Amino acid sequence: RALELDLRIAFRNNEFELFFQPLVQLAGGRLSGFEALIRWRHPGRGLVPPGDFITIAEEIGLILPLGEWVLHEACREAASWPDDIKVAVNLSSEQFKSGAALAGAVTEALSASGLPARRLELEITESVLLAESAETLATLHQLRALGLSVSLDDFGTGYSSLSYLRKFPFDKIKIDQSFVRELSTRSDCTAIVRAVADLARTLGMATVAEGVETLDQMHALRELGCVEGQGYLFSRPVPAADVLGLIHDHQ
Ligand code: G
Ligand code: G
Ligand code: MN
Ligand code: NA
Repeated sequence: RALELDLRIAFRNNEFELFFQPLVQLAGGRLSGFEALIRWRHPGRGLVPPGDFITIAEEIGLILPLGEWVLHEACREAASWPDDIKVAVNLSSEQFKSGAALAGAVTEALSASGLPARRLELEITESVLLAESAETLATLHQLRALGLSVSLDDFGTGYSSLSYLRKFPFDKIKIDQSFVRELSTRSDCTAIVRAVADLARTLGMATVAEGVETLDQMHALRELGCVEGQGYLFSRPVPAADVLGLIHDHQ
């Protein structure tokens, strides 16, 4: 496991960096925030995507310190953006399971950066909801009591049932890109996206469509009632240094 050894060293050598991808309101086109996406600048392999190392980081017990680093870095960057632009941070289920420790880490990242809690969104995946539901609910309430918002990521790919949506207080549902990709070729994807958007609205939650790559998809998603979009149509994930330029160009 060469990557595992490298990963331990990487943390000490500051080889991680955050990229940011914009979230755009489908009606009106306003840029509302950015999702932070971690990258590993490996000295030999180049830019390593999170899919190749997050699971290893979880296995070797590195995900909690790494997750704290992401929170601090994302909040610090976002504090230098305009006040109406939010930042979204992905949480590993291991981080979420740490409960009170997570709330502590979030509180610290907010106070160290000076970022108001209302500008932070935390993204969790459905796998988190499978665990002890009383504890999961308590953690969600604890996080939201800080004033931040919580999104359910990759919706539709895991084991989520509709009852989860009623039971757990999410602010936003991120519809997985697999549904967006086949929007024009498969009528069932259209029906699913419409149903999720309707349900979310009924429950007082916003919706984000992920993986928006074409104008046709964007128009269809807007018609179906999705609130926001994210994808290559708007921008690929960009280095932190490019965020302010992107905000400026977008206006
Ligand atoms: O662009 P992309 O390759 O960045 O992201 C792939 C996956 O990695 C996504 O599922 C995303 O949620 C996850 N991911 C990206 N950044 C982070 C992070 O900082 N922490 C965790 N736990 N997952 C992340
Ligand atoms: O957290 P999450 O699993 O949603 O991570 C988003 C992932 O989707 C990242 O790997 C990101 O690079 C990728 N992504 C973002 N926009 C697009 C897009 O328009 N098309 C495709 N194929 N992937 C995208
Ligand atoms: Mn995400
Ligand atoms: Na996602």
